[in-house]
Amino acid sequence: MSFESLWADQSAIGRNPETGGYTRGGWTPTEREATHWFLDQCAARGLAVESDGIGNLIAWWGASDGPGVVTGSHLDSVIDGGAFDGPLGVVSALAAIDRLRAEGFEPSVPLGVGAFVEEEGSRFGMPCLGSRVAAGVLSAEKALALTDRAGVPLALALEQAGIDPAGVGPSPLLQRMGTFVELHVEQGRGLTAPVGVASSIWPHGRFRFTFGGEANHAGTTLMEDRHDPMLTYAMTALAANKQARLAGARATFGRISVEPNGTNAVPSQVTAWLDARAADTATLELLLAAITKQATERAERDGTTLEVTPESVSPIVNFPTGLRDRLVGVLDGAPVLPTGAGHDAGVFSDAGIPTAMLFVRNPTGISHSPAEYAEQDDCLAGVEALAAVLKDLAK
Ligand code: HGY
Ligand code: MN
Ligand code: MN
Repeated sequence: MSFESLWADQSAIGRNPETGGYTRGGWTPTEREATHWFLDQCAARGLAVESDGIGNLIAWWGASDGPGVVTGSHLDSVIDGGAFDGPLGVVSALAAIDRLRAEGFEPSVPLGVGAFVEEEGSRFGMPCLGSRVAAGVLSAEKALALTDRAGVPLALALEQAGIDPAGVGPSPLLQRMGTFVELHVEQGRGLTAPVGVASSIWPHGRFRFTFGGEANHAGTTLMEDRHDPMLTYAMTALAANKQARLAGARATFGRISVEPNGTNAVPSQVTAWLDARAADTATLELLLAAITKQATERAERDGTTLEVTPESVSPIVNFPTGLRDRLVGVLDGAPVLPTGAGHDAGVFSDAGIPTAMLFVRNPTGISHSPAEYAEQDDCLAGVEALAAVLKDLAK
């Protein structure tokens, strides 16, 4: 099948016709529909699918059970996200295999296409949940303690997806990942050529800020008598924005929950999640410290309380330069650039698997948005580049 028809075949799954955005939370019906689409495509190609205890999949071309070259990405999405973040890597991998087969290529080692679950962490709050558990950097116990926003525990979500939670843990799939190459839509404005190669992933983390205050009447409580956590949060959001600008870093409060969330009551509590990222670990740590200091000082002024809880921290990933440069060579020269976006490739690289990433140009750089977009010609260039890289690695 051509890339175009593969892409069209899956592009309605989980799409909201009003916004044009995609919502495919881990193990939810839309993400399962995308996963079943992937499994059908693997079956149509005679690929032997292996899965692990949390639902990660690798579909193999090539009989032996030894280590091989794996490509692929994720099928889940952020809430109301774009079409390309994740699926582009999976669809391009299938199209690349079709292309290699059409030219009569026979891999000398197994070639696998992976689909890793809950990479965005948009349902259970832990980014790269599937790959972290698979790599053993997140224990089964910690993973199974996670619940989604409706209070559904991970074990129940797995059972509803037909997966036995007893199998959650380090994955045998990784024993067969000799090399991993992930193709992904670029999510910034740094790539001006159709295809680029990743140098590194910025360190980043998610921190839960819990502001405690005093519920009170919106109409009868004097302003000076209030202990309003919304005010402390608001000042913290402004401080985060300023500190990130000063540090050339990134700080985002994209998610907030207010208790009791009434229109005519001063809140008793505000919980806000900070996504913080920087080019290096020291800058990230200084950024978080500066934000936390200002939030604490403001809380003292407001008579509110503050608790900061790290929910996930991802260290910097520097992809192995030898493999990176080998891809640049195969592509006869391609731009090399860092990314501020996290990826399963980062988890696998940290786990010691030789890993590389290919980026496909995103003309606007917009991502985690229905407006995320990549030109078809650039997507086709991505498939061609991935096929060339896989051929070089598996010849
Ligand atoms: O949030 C990220 O960096 C990635 O899109 N999971
Ligand atoms: Mn993403
Ligand atoms: Mn992604």
